[in-house]
Amino acid sequence: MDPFQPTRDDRFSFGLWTVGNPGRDPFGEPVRESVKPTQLVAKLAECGAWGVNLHDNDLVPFGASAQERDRIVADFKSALDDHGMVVPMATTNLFSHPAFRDGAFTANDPAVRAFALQKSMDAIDLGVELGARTYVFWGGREGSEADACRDPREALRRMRAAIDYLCAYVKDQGYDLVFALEAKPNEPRGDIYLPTTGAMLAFIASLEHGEMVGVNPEVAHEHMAGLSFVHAVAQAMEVDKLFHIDLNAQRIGRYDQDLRFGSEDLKQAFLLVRLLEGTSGTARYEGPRHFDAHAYRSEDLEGVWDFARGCMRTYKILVERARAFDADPEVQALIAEERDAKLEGLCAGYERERATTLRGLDLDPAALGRRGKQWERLDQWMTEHMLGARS
Ligand code: DIG
Ligand code: MN
Ligand code: MN
Repeated sequence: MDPFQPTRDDRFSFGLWTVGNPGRDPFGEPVRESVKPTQLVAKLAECGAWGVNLHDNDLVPFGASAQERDRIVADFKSALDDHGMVVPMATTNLFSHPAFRDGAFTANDPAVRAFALQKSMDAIDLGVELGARTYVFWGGREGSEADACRDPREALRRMRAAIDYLCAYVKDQGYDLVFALEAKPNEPRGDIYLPTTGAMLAFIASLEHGEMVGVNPEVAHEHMAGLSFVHAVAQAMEVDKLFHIDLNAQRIGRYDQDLRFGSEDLKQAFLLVRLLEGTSGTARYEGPRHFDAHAYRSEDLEGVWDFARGCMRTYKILVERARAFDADPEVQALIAEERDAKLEGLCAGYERERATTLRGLDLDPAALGRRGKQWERLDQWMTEHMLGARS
């Protein structure tokens, strides 16, 4: 039995737009024929995936009639049932239509902002109908090139008004749905508002219904901003706001590559899996393991499924490596917490008497400065576990 064969319990999911990506890029036409959503569902199930996600127009073409929409949705539901697949997450395409050329929720034209709300409510209805429990907002067009076009504070006010409005809609409808905001620093706009997961966490704190709003961090997007994705995810987890995650890979200093998970910075992928799976004894992330990525443009359809299988296999291999690393007694000994009950007690919250005692301590900074760590050894052991040279 292949230990890295994905199962439904792994909760791996892919967007229709990922395995359905036809290979178009700014410099070339599609290289792969399009595949029907119902066929993508069948193939994803065959590969061992658990869920399939979608933008409204990945399934229902823009401008389809109500009858056409219902027929397409019925066929899709049948395919989901036939193959035991679920729809964990849905989202709205607020970036392809020319109407969104200067933004959707943050556009200067109030008619565009109204259209974005209208389209989002329809897409939320669709996602809920398909069983989605998480709804992602990625503001791909919410940004600027000529930054004098609007006060960035006004853009944030418009974004807040839209998210508050749609949270109220979900509550009014009685939907069992939470929102996950996805950050990206740029592309397709010169600069995108709310560019990082950290910025999104600050923004969520200003919302009217912030309790139902979390984040959907993406590996490539934090890397594009030159940030540690592991630290961004850890901050979201620490405040219980990691509602969803977009897994892929990215080379620093490049456009959004959305590469196969683990295919670039393997060390960060290892540390991310270790964090999500809680192999050091910490709480696990319990949400979908979603791959927002696509195959190289060089690939045909067979290569697309190599890509999908590779995402899931690499994730599972890294889980096994992280478990071995955290079970290694020498590693455990090296990263065991340094404890000093007295000092920790004095630092655990201000209290005048304790502060006076703390200030009177002779902590000998010179001696503290002479104490080297053993992180070279730790990182080498981690590398050897990753490479299978240490078990
Ligand atoms: C891009 O990273 C965005 C869109 O693909 C989608 O809106 C979102 C959901 O994963 N990610
Ligand atoms: Mn994404
Ligand atoms: Mn991306």
